[in-house]
Amino acid sequence: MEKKIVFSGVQPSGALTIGNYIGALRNFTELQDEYDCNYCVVDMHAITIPQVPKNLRKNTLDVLAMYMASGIDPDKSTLFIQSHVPAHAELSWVLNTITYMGQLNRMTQFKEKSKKSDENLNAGLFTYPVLMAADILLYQADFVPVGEDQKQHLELSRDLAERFNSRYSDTFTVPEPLIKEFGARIMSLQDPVAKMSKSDSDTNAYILLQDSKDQIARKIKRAVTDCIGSVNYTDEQPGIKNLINIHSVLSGMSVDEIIKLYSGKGYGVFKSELAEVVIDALDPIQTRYQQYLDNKDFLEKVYSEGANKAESKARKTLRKVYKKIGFVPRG
Ligand code: ATP
Ligand code: LTN
Repeated sequence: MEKKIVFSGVQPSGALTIGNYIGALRNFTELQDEYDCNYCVVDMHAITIPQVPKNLRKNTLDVLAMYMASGIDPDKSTLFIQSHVPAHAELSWVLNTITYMGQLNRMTQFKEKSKKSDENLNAGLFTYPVLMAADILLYQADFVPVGEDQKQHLELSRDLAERFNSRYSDTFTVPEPLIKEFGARIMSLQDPVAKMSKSDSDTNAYILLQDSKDQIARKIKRAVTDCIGSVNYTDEQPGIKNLINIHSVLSGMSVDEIIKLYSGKGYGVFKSELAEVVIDALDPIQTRYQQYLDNKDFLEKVYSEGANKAESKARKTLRKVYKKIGFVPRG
């Protein structure tokens, strides 16, 4: 039986956080044996926010190295860089013409990012979800593992697939999101009602996968909590709840076990033991990450072979799409 198809992407818009790891990368790794997985570094998405070219280049290779450091095996999964496969931009244009302005206006990520941007808004930020739909639909993905924040974008992808299929006949698989019930939304350490985000201007708000032991311990120590003083899992204590979630995912302990372990102990003990849990979980990832970064030839081999594999899958879909909408084949 043919394996079902998985697609996901991460933006090289900065160094990756434990939010990216818990909500996305960790889950990517789990899917590799059962599915035909495609994991992309979405550099074309990253430029919807101004990037320094030198940093974009570095961050792109960093994300690729982090993919592999967190366990993605390039012999099992197709690992590639979005801008290497022109079909993404090409399908995106076609999908733009069947997307309604009203749908894009409702996207919360656009609303939030446009609030933060002081410069003139660019049209790419607005059509960002259409490019994301193109990414997914090109590979005929059945499943898309993402964090909770991407749910609305996934709904648009589904909607565009259905609209195209009903207008022109069955062409695209309608993708389903794979969002874990637990850990799909890791919150900022400084503002526990906001998502932890790698582009946050406050570096204390996130833990990077490449942070040193000292930085990790310091950021957890400074994490905003409350004045209740006991380790409980409730919405009234969003800071502590978030730290328990991080602990649970990385230690494998259940929420109940964690609460029991820290009952009667203060936040200080909980935080310093959590720092140990995070440091231990990241340690092997950091070692592998460094090895990949030191081996630029291998990275290049991975992304160029990945682009070839991705390209042939993507072209097949794009060819069908062009034919159905009435473009004359080049011959
Ligand atoms: P940016 O801050 O640049 O918007 P980001 O940190 O939100 O970036 P993305 O590259 O947009 O990261 O996301 C990569 C993947 O990580 C997506 O699947 C996203 O849902 C997931 N993710 C991002 N932040 C979190 C978080 N705080 N908790 C859980 N999952 C997350
Ligand atoms: N929009 C996503 C990144 C992304 C993606 C994708 C995720 C771009 N294309 C395709 C899944 C599938 C984000 O901001 N996290």
